Amino acid sequence: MSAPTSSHAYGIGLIALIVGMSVSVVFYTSFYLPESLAKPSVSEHILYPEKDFFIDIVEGAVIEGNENYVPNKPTITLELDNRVVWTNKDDTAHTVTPDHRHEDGYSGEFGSPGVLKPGDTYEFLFTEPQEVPYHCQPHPWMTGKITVEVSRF
Ligand SMILES: [Cu+2]
Repeated sequence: MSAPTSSHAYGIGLIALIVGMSVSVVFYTSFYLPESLAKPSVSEHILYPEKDFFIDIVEGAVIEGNENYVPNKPTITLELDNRVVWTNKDDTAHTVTPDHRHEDGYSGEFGSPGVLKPGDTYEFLFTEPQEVPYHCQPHPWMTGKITVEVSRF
């Protein structure tokens, strides 16, 4: 009596294994693979640039007419300083919000996920040439622009 039961169990085990493997293959080819191919391959030099580029939201930035994002319209260079860090050095919460919805092919959507409280930072890795005008959501008179260029050497 015990022999048929165990061979039956063995059969079920084998089927489960085959089903499991098929599911893995289907998952790999239809979900994992396209996802990994969709991401543009970005050179290590761009993923890990030589240095960061810093933009300060300066003290008093909230007041119209004052300096706000400093430097205000910089040009940065891929492989050199294409990772940008905004730091809120003002005593009011601000945002870094693109004027028009904007995406980097590798890093995705640009813009601080919420407000930057005093002392907070927002970092973004730019991986392709682009030009991004941006502003502060609660204080739309605060505007800046970042231009990303390919390296020339
Ligand atoms: Cu603001």
